Amino acid sequence: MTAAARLVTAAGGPASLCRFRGALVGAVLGDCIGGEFEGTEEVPLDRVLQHLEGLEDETRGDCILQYSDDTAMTRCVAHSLLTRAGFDEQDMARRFAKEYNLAPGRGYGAGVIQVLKKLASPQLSDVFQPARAQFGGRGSFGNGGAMRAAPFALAFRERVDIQRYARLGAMLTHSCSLGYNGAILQALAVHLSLQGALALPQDFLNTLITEMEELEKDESTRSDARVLNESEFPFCARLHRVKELMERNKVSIEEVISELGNGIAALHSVPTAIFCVLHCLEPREGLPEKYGGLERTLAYSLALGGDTDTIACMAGAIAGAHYGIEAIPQAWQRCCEGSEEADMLAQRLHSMYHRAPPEGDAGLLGSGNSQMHSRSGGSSEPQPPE
Ligand code: R7I
Ligand code: MG
Repeated sequence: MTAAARLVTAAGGPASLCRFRGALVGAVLGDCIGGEFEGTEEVPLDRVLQHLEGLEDETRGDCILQYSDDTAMTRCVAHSLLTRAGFDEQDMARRFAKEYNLAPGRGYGAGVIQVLKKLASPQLSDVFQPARAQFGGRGSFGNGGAMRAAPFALAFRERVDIQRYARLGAMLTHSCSLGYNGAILQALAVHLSLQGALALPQDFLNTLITEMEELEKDESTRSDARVLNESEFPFCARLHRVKELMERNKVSIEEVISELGNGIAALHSVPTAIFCVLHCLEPREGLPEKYGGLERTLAYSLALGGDTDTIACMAGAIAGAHYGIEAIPQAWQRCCEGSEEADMLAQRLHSMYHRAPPEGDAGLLGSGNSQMHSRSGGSSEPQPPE
């Protein structure tokens, strides 16, 4: 069977409904299932498999695994993009603040809480300002922008729009380039996966490297990398390491952690999530033969330890967009709070994505004309770095 034919049978054609649903439901599952091991440094694989086996037990109630800030904020992004039919920073910021206020105990990062409290103020006009004030004025490099980036890939068709709005969406809380570039990388990975690009894994990775090379040329990235003692082109460097790891016959969990990381910085988790997806495209030793690729991806992400819920959430979105909703076990979905809502949001985003543009209008979601997608009318939007 050719790669193209395999692609159609696996999850439908590019940007199919099955892929959209897989992406958002995959993300929720990663978050809910990964919560069990969040912050644990060594997670034996048999504990992961035991945890996953437990999800098959029908005597356990529905929604027994609660979602964390990853899903809480992803919901806000999806609702905002749908309600405003595009990106509106004021609307998205208010939703983040309201959500935090309603359920502050979802495990938010220690720094971002300050931003969310400030975003709740009705007097605030520049909604990007609280994020800029973080960490001595450089902004956060955490993975909080990346963990909620998937809906941007389901709302915009053109890469230029996905990049622009994933960056702005992240900058509401993460204004350091090492934070928002992670969000762009994650959104692009989901976008490419939705298009079926994982049928050719090397090309998928090369495309991401080319896109990030372009982004990381800018002065903010260079100066953030210098200040934080990271190499030049930090995300590209990590993606090259992903490539090297993929070329090895055998890779240990320890090697993956030492080469790519498993922490809360976007740089130490987004390339890791991408590696998990690529590594699990094939059956792997130690993972049950009955598992399909999506189950393998989630199990493997958990076995890395560290920021398991967020790494599994990001890997789940990319893998879900590749394998589609049919590949996600019903029993796992049933256990996870928010999976039904994620499925509904994915269906609405799919309709919006495929809606024919009005006559004479290049369309809200596919024109490549970024100005058309901003619904704010505000003047405070930070300009993307040149
Ligand atoms: O990035 P963020 O939203 O949280 C990310 C992770 C996810 O796994 C969530 O699920 C949650 O568990 O945490 O939250 P931030 O507070 O912006 O960043 C997370 C942490 O990264 C901060 O609390 C800091 O410890 C660290 N951090 C920094 N430390 C020093 N200097 C982020 N940026 C900096 C920095 O510039
Ligand atoms: Mg979390």
